[in-house]
Amino acid sequence: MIIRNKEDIPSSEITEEKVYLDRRAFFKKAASLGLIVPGMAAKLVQASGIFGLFPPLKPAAMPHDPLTSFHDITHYNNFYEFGTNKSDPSKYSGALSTNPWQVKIDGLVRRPGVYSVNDLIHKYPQQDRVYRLRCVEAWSMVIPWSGFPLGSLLKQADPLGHAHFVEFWTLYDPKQMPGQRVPVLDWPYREGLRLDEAMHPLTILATGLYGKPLPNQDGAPIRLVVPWKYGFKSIKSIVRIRLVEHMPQTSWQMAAPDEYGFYSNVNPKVNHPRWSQATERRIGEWGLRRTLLFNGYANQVGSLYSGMNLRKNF
Ligand SMILES: Nc1nc2c(c(=O)[nH]1)N[C@H]1C(S)=C(S)[C@@H](COP(=O)(O)O)O[C@H]1N2
Ligand SMILES: [Mo]
Repeated sequence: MIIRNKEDIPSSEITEEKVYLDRRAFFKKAASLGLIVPGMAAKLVQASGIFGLFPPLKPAAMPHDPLTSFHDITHYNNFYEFGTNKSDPSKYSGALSTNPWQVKIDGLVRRPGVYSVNDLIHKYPQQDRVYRLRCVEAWSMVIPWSGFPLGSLLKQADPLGHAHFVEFWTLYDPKQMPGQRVPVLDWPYREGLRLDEAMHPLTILATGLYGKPLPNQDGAPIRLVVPWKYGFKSIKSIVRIRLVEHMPQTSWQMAAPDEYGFYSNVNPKVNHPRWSQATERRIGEWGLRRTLLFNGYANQVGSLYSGMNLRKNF
């Protein structure tokens, strides 16, 4: 599905979004699994909060957090392969050919392989996950993804004992990705996780959002989503996953090592050298929210970092 600009959105899309929002069963199930903020099922739209020009500062995760609109999720993007403006990915990613698409898994595994995304979608039951996404630039969204745990695929590949990290690559194809003709980053875009982070049940490979295949501008046909880390860790349009022994280099770390660390866990107390991370702007809302440690997922992921100096390991 390709949406080039606001005017091009057929009314069928908008209707589908409403239908999606009505799928209360889905929300109830997700809530019972602890995957969405409680209360979302009961009431999606928070009526309170905007009584003046300066609404009170809210925490990042509120019981009635509404989903960010399909339009905002698909028109306010970071995908530098298509340009560095938020509107560039929706304008320029339409021509990216995403089917067929293969993902290679190699490195320190007993069962390396090359999988087609279509096979992965059939092999691993697709689950719905509503997650907050917090960009390092201090804006955030609430996105209803579908996908499957990265851990399922890693288990299938069977990591060797000395595999401690996972490295991810985006497609490198400057013909299709005009942003790669400009050296804003060391292409292809690369990211990495520690193996235990990659195996965590909250970490997914997303293949859709709002019940539709992943739009190109959001990282079609398959992208990582790690909801407790800054958005740039959630690498898009993945072609390779490699298990390695040592902490890999990542594109953002290579570009500015003092600003973008390997861990990049959301942390309101550790500021970016050039701006505060204490608050965030939720796209589609007025005012600011208070950013939460691990983006509000501390109960689920805090133990991964027990005893670790989060300021040093930023
Ligand atoms: N390959 C690739 N992946 C990427 C990026 C990118 O520029 N290229 N941007 C990252 C950043 S900074 C963010 S905030 C999220 C944005 O995801 P979204 O546009 O689907 O909201 O994607 C991340 N993944
Ligand atoms: Mo980001």
